[in-house]
Amino acid sequence: MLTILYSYGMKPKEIHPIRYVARQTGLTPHVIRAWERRYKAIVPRRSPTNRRLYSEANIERLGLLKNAVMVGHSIGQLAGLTNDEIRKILGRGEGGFEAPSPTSPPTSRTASPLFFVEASVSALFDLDSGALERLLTRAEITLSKLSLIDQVIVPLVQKLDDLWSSGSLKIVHEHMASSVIRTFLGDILRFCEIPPTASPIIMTTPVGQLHELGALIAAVAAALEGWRSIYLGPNLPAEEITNAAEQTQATVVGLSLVYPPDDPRVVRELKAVRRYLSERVVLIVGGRAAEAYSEALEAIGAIHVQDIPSFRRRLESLRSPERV
Ligand code: B12
Repeated sequence: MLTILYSYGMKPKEIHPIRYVARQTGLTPHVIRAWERRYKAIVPRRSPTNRRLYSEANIERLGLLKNAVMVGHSIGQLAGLTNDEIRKILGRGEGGFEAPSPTSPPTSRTASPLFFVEASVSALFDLDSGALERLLTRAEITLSKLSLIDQVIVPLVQKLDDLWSSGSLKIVHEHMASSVIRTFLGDILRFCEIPPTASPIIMTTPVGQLHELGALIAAVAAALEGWRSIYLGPNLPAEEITNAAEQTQATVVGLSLVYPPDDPRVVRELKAVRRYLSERVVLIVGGRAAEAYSEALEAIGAIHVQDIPSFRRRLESLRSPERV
């Protein structure tokens, strides 16, 4: 292996796998891959088996990029800059934040989930989708994966509801927020590292259920727990769901029910999903309208989960050998 790498012009000291780089920079592997694939912000070498190999220079650049993102710059704009140009930006200390070093912990102001939720709401009211996107990216590199989902994304969606109910939010704000959150979560899914042994899980909503953020949040939560999460989008007929489960050998199918809470079609579709689905596949249902369909859920033996933490626990128990 080493001989081959030497022939690539790299000394062993300079060759690092993505996990090492993640530890050094505090960036998660999926952020590192996303910055490479989506923005070409760095270009690691590849091993003969196509694994990414990072140099010290790559690590230094990722540290600079991280610091610049954390003071509010967009990774899309930074990606085309040289390291010196990024250093210049950091020297200015824009946005009133102190520029942290690659390894220093973020300041409490930039690290607080509440800060990200509140700042996201301000960006939303300004209809500034770029600012919202940058805030979510910063939350992603600052917080743990659990905090990102449980303390930023879920509360932000709940906040939309509160603001909507109090009449301060307009349709345009909700549409913009949904679109940015959807793209952000979709990117996490695309760039998640999937272990070869990961069990496939399908996530979608049945026909008539058009709200998709619950299914997408659950899909990301499963992916971050190491499942091969396959998100199929909303509003799928039972047959499509079960065909996809069969084709991918999914062991779990997750369905989100949000609105409406009283659609007879949904009851029929739920029953059809269970009827066509192999017996070995576990059906998990969540979302604010799930309770309203509890009779149907009970009849088909579906597991109703209340929130994302209970979903994680449920996934954990499904994975542990003594419970499978
Ligand atoms: C974003 C949004 C929209 C977007 C949807 C964009 C999209 N592509 O998804 C748009 C703007 C299009 C929209 C439209 C409408 N919406 Co809307 N919308 C919302 C909002 C803010 C978030 C929706 C959402 O995805 N929630 C789902 C998740 C994130 O929340 P949750 O259901 O509580 O689920 C939690 C857990 O159960 C878990 N979970 C959810 N699903 C699953 C699945 C699994 C498998 C697991 C494990 C866990 C899990 O995750 C969540 C986090 O804890 C909600 C308010 C809210 N907070 O839910 C209103 C809301 C759902 N909408 C509502 C309404 C009324 C509408 C409209 C009728 C408005 C209108 N007059 O046109 C239309 C209906 C569209 C339709 N035909 O269905 C109402 C529903 C009221 C009710 N009676 O239930 C709500 C509650 C707002 C309100 N308070 O009035 N909406």
